[in-house]
Amino acid sequence: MVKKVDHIGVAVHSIEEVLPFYQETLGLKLEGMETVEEQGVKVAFLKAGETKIELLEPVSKESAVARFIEKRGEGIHHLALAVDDIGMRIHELKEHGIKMIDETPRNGAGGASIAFLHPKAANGVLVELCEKKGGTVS
Ligand code: CMX
Repeated sequence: MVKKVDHIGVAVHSIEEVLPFYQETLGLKLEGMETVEEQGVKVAFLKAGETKIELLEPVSKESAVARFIEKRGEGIHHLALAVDDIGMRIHELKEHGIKMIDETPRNGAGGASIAFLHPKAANGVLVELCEKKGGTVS
């Protein structure tokens, strides 16, 4: 079951350069930063009420986010939905014929298990499912 929009991913050239806008201009609180080597990105989470904004900066030229920025420029990259039992959700989506990028969960930021649906299967939107180990991502 989908619990909420966990976060919205925004691709940027440089987290350092855009942080003043998100923190000082928009007044969002920085919750943490980390590098997710597996995804080739540095990420920063900003709290926006019940949901978060995830700034994504590529740390590798081959990463999905680097390719996205090269083709489309900076902007909204993905929508992440918090779910329970991500393995079951992937199974159900596959049964509905939905093309998954990840057919098994992988490790994402904040210790979450994540899996992406292909944007072609979701009306041009890259959708991420995420589940915090031991429960829904908070
Ligand atoms: N949102 C919507 N559509 C997207 C997209 C995005 N973020 N990224 C790519 N696409 C579209 C492209 O426009 C293209 O469409 P057309 O064929 O109509 O031109 C199609 O998807 C294929 O894109 P591509 O550039 O040819 O292929 P890529 O090699 O870049 O792969 C994708 C695209 C989605 C499969 C790849 O980016 C991927 O596997 N993403 C999942 C992992 C990821 O995004 N990780 C970063 C976030 C990590 C985190 O949050 O921790």
